[in-house]
Amino acid sequence: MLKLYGFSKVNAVARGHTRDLRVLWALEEMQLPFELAGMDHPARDLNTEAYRGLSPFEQIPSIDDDGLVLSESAAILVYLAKKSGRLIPGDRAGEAQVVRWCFAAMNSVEPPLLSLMVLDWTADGSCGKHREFLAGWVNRVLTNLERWFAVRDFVATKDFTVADILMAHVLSAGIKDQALIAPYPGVASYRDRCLARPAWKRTVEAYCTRVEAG
Ligand SMILES: N[C@@H](CCC(=O)N[C@@H](CS)C(=O)NCC(=O)O)C(=O)O
Repeated sequence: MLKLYGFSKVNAVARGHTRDLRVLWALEEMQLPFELAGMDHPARDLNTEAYRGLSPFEQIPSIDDDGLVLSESAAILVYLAKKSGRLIPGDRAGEAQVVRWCFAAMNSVEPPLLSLMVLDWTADGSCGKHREFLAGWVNRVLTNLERWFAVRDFVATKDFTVADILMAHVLSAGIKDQALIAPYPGVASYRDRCLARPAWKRTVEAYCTRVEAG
């Protein structure tokens, strides 16, 4: 049986936004059975030799699928899509587009959004120039995404795929200040279209019932 390591307890700021939600959402879309191993972050459940065997950076999510161990949310989603034959095209060209946009979400879009968010958490008023640079980077990425979504409903193919789970989650968890996305209505409506899916709503509801803040 597929085992997913996700949070059972995590700090209140992160709760509702953590990356195990990407895997939970994919599993819900794919209707794959799984067992959840709940990890308590404040109790340091991730910082053990046993858990490092699954996740070298001591992070959530990771999976153990009958001995096949994976961490990294994008790698897990591609694996699950290929295993289930859902949310990824069966042909090589279509699969390549999905992989391309999984990398783009993780590597081109998440870093500037996350960097700006972390700076804003930790800013002491002395980072004006640094912030200006990061805001420029974010705007450049969102401008290019706005152009991409002008003629598309989903990011990688004409249908919803695992790349959309990653991209929509990045655009949701990575943007706290909605003023940042307001100038990009195409990106905002893409994100909202993905988050309106019944599987996402069920996933968040179950997560919020189960995961404690602490
Ligand atoms: N690149 C990894 C990042 C995973 C990650 O940052 N996980 C966070 C939760 S959203 C975590 O486990 N943080 C706890 C920690 O680093 O102590 C992925 O996409 O899976």
